[in-house]
Amino acid sequence: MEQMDLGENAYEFESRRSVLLIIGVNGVGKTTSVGKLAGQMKDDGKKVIVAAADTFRAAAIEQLTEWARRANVDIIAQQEGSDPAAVVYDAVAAAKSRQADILICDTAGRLHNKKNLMEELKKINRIIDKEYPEAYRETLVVLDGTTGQNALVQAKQFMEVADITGIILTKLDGTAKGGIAVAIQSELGIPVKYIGVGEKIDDLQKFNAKEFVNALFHVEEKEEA
Ligand SMILES: Nc1nc2c(ncn2[C@@H]2O[C@H](COP(=O)(O)OP(=O)(O)OP(=O)(O)O)[C@@H](O)[C@H]2O)c(=O)[nH]1
Ligand SMILES: [Mg+2]
Repeated sequence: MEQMDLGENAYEFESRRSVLLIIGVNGVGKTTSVGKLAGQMKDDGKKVIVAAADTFRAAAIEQLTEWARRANVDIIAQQEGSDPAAVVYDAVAAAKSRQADILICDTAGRLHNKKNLMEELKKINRIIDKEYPEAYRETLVVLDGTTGQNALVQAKQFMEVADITGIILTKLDGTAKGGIAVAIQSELGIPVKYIGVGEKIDDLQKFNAKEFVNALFHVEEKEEA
């Protein structure tokens, strides 16, 4: 429980003008998590913009458009096949001119090969650093809680190209307890900041070390007197 504790500034981005970059391999729940985060922050009274920087498939842009509609936030998108870094460039310009509090960028989980994907993430990072240096940066890698050891390997690979500040561990609504998060925290020092517990907009929770550890060991939470 102590090891999984988040410390004080884990959600600093909520009170800053910030850019959230959401990365991870295909199918882990990136786009869904972008939608959920946008919904939460909008509900908190923030001005939120989402950027459709997964331009690899038309369906990805449509999917994020639908999430933006549900969350009632603006979306910046271009056509399928366009340069993801150009989408981010546009989105940063929009965030500045519309004075958005939070810009959340969805990214592709798969390109023609892994090297392309990693190069693209570097390029997106350079654009944000250059065009929006005043923004607070948060880079969250999304990992599927049902994939075990594989998730650790993925986190390591993304660490090589991005300054990862946290993890969103998804699909913990099934039987998976996400025990791999403990290994990731101890080996890589990256904290889990959110857990995904379903497919709907409200199914994203801030990480709670006590609940997480109790669930791992099947400890029933007792009502505090
Ligand atoms: N049960 C459950 N399903 C989830 C959760 N998060 C995402 N999913 C589902 O996982 C599937 C993939 O989610 P996406 O958000 O499209 O994943 P992605 O990482 O954007 O995928 P690509 O864009 O293909 O790389 C969808 O069917 C989601 O509804 C979760 O916390 N729990
Ligand atoms: Mg996606």
